[in-house]
Amino acid sequence: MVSRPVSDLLLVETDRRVTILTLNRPDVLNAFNNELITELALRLRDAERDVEVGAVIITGAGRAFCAGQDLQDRRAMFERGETPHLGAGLRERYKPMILRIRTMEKPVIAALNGVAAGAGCGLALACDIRMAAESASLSLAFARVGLAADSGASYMLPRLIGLGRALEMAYTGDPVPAAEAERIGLVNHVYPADELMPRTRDFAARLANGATLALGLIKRDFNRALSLDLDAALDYESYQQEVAGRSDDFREGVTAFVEKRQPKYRGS
Ligand code: T3D
Repeated sequence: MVSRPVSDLLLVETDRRVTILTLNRPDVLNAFNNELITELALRLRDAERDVEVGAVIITGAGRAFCAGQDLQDRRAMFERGETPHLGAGLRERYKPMILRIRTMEKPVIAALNGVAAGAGCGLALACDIRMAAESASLSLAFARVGLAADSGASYMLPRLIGLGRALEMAYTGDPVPAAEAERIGLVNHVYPADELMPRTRDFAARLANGATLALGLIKRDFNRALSLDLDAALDYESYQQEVAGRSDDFREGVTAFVEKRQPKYRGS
């Protein structure tokens, strides 16, 4: 296990080829300030580039996952008499973070230890898989403070749960409790609080020590297919499978199957 205290705002640990990123502003429910968003994007980039890392978990310190944008920062802005230019901040900070999660060719898992609100909910939605503690909830809180949806929520949420449910969440900002979130496909699995991290770590380690090249191709495939018709998706799959078919991992997978043993993948 490797722990690196890179920043107090974001704890970074690597264990069994899994990088665990813990948002660490528990006093404000891990709300995002500029530094935290930037730090998260940088550590995601590190994990993406590190061949010793096969999967990433994002979670929160304390009782929350993330309460979205730090509203004290916004209040301070109003008190200084500044005009908000939210679009620029979203493009400069939130967008690179969300894109990094969606495009890095490694599984990224959100471990929802508590509430995920606003951009914190957007962060959870951007992850490939969501595991939740029984006490967790997800809230598209934007409209409650007079904002539209951001951080990729308008893109991800309808794709996950359908337009009607997504708009209800966005219009009301009402929190969706973990059990309901699991029922509608918003989270993958719900666990008792003390089991969330052990279970998520084991699951991530399983992926990180599997055929990681294939997992990266699968993520690229699924992302691409979101904007393709079937004909084009079938062509793209064929192209990707051409790549996978030439990998050492495919040869090992087939050989292990025929020899009735567990495969030893190298991610190449
Ligand atoms: O501005 C831009 O750049 C555009 C981008 C916008 C993206 C967004 O995310 S907008 C949406 C921002 N987030 C929210 O609107 C959620 C605000 N928080 C809440 O509604 C509630 O805190 C929760 C429902 C998440 C949890 O409620 P509860 O009752 O469990 O906790 P609490 O008592 O409200 O919060 C505990 C503390 O955290 C409290 O501080 P205190 O009183 O103990 O000193 C609270 O002020 C603080 N806190 C919670 N969320 C935020 C926050 N402080 C700053 N910013 C927050 N977002």
